[in-house]
Amino acid sequence: MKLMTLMTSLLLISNLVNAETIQIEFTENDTYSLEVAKINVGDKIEWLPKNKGHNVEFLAGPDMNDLPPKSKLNSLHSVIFELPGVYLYQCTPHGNMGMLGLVVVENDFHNLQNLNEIKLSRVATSVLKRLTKKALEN
Ligand SMILES: [Cu+2]
Repeated sequence: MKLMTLMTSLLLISNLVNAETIQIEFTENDTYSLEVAKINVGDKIEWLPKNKGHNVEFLAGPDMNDLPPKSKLNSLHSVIFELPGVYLYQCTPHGNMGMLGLVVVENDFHNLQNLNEIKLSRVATSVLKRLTKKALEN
């Protein structure tokens, strides 16, 4: 029992030690500097407001009832991802123009269907197709 507790603690510690922080900027071209982020459970993504007028709003994720919070315009936003799966987010003002991003946790695509059920503009739909293809390729 003690050994189990010790092993669990070590596992938690090693997850914390290995956790990475990925930084994504809002670009002057109304895009995210990294459109597809492939990460592991426990990793953190920080969105940096390098250019004005953008934010982060989640549209889909592995738990559709508990998506990560939406950020305010021009604010630093930071999310730690705990559930494996695919997450789709957009910039609220520019989502229709295709300012979208994907986060793939643990290379797990089990909930890809959640993304395809989201109503998007035509431009955003084609951007999502391109990003999904990119995510599945590498
Ligand atoms: Cu924007």
